[in-house]
Amino acid sequence: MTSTPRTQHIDPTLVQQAMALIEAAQRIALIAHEGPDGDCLGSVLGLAHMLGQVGKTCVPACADAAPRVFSFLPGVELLQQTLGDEHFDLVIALDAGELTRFGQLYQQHREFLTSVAILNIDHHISSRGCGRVNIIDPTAAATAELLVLLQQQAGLPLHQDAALCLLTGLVTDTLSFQFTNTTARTMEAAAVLLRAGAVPEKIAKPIYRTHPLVRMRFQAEVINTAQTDCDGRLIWSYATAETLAKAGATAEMDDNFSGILRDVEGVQIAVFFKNYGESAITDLSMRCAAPYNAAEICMRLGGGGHARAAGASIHKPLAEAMPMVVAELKQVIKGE
Ligand SMILES: [Mn+2]
Repeated sequence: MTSTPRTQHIDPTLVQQAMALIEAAQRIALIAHEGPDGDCLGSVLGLAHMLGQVGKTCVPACADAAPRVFSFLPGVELLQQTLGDEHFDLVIALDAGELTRFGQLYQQHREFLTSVAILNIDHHISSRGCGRVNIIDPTAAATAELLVLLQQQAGLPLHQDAALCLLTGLVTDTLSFQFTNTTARTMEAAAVLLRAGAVPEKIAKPIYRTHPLVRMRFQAEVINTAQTDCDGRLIWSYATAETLAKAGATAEMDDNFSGILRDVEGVQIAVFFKNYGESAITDLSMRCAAPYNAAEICMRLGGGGHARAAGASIHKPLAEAMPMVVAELKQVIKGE
């Protein structure tokens, strides 16, 4: 019997370099990108649990507080919104490949973050890497998938709490293994986490099934105001402070709205715009079906992400940003 060569791991040299940085450090800050999602939070907390078990002092941090839906994550109460006195030997930057993606955390600690040793682990195709050691693999469905590989290859401990955090990353970045980014390796990583005691129900229930009524009303409002063009191949909608007020919802409840729009029959490009009135910046999240590439389109708009899901922040009010992007997308569809 011949065995299939295993090529699906992280380059062993990179694992060695990453572990050398970790072994040399005692106090480690683990940072998640701004506007946190299940993958960056699950990755930061999951890795903090693993490194805590090998005697490291770990401080998880994110510019923004974790959305309430993630309150089931073990250790989420330890998440800091600043790096305090900057007394860290190592920073592990997760689920983004540019320091600017860490938002206020970067703005507040710019000097520190440009001088400290950084280990960067990410899976975004647009990432250039912001660390001394960069583990960037766009074929990974989630940063959490790379952390499972790191755990396996480096022989790090994996207890139930860490496993639940990492499984949250896998589940949310694949929409429960439904997206095309799901590979055999993703499922293998999930199997490792289930064997370590992670219970999928603990993730699926708060994230996909039980929602506050105001969130569903918010979603209905966004669907009601959706517009289409290009024979229904393009769909977009938006939310403002007024939308929130009308539904009684909060801004953090808008997760995956572009995904909901993308699921409308016939849609190939879906965009959700939001500007809750605190600044002149309009954020958009985009979902594309092949052959359209959301990462490419959003990079042209100053953002980035994945081929099927990406986003950008535009320094214009909603009334200017939305027609500008919609016009560009009509060109993209008509110009093929
Ligand atoms: Mn991710």
